[in-house]
Amino acid sequence: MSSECDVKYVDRVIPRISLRDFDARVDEITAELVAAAESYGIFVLTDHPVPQSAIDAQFAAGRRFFDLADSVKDKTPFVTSANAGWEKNSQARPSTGCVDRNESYQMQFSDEHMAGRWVADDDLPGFRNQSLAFMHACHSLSTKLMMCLARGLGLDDDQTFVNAHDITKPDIQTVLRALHYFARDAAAPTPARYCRAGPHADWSFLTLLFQRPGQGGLEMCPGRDAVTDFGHGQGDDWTKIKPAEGEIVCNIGDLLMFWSDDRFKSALHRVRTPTDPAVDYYGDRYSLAFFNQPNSDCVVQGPKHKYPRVTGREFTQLAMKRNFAQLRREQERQERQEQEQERGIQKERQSAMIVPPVEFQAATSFSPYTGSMDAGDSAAASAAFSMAACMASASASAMTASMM
Ligand SMILES: O=C(O)CCC(=O)C(=O)O
Repeated sequence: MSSECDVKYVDRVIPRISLRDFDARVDEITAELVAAAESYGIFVLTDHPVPQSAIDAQFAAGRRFFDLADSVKDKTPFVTSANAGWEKNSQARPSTGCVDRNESYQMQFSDEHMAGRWVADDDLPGFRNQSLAFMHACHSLSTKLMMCLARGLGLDDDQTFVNAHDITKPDIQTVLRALHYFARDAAAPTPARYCRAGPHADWSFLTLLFQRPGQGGLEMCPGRDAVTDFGHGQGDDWTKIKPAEGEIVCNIGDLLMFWSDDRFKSALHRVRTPTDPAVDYYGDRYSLAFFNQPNSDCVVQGPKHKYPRVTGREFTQLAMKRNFAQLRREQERQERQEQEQERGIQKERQSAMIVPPVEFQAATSFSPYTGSMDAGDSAAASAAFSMAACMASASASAMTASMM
């Protein structure tokens, strides 16, 4: 896992696509969407039909939800089989091997998936109706984009993707996720392995992401530039996406990449963990992610049949299996690394107890008991000592973080 400090940044011009006069400009908009999907896999929508008042109202509703006591939010806990409900500090990312530090509430259209998962009206009056109205506005915008993307791919039926995301059917998997990242004290060091949201690509079809101005942190790495599948390697270069009022960040997910025979790229993204008070945002961050996910029973196959046909359900299951396998590999790699560090520390301690030969004592007067070193110390001995100290503190903070 690359730490936040050694991340490389690149200035990229993220495509900005205006949906103004959609019907009259549909061909032009389609061409722009296709170009963005083929290159970065992520773009910013402007002049879109979701009113700012609706976005503000949903953020306010989300805020009211997160302000409830955990004991109230826990009345509707997250359930994996439904992919809905509230969770806190519990989503582990294959790229980092550790959990994202945030809380989220996932909502779906289907009564079946939401049975017992909607926050009660007594606890939060009007929340359910408000959220469903916002979800319908997001879905309506998504259908416009889906039609353009189907046309861009040259599909016989430009409603193919729209039909596969039928929100009136009980097997629809689309999710609105309200997120809250906790404020951090800029004066306190960020614990090791503390991640707001580790690098990942969505396994959905297409995601609409709403951010609040001033609450930065979202970063992207275009699919075609990424050198690793899961965004945890050296060589993945990141670009910050500054939140701005009225804009929606839209990213291609793995499902659309699969469905387009890899022509459209899913984009890696993450939410930066604040580590540098000079540049990073340490406050509470709220965001809304609308993940377009297909009906479980729809059939998914690209026009060139690059991959075998699967159902929406099978695609989700395969994506989960692949993610969990990578998560296990990453966690095992980290365990091995910790064991090696621990062995290194023990060796350092043992060698510090060994009295050095007389000629070394003459040049270096180091007391293993006090840890003090005289002016005649050797640079190598000093480096070894500080390395051991760093490793000790790194492994101590890793333990603290994993116990939080
Ligand atoms: O909160 C954000 O800005 C990003 C959220 C996200 O990437 C996710 O939930 O998958």
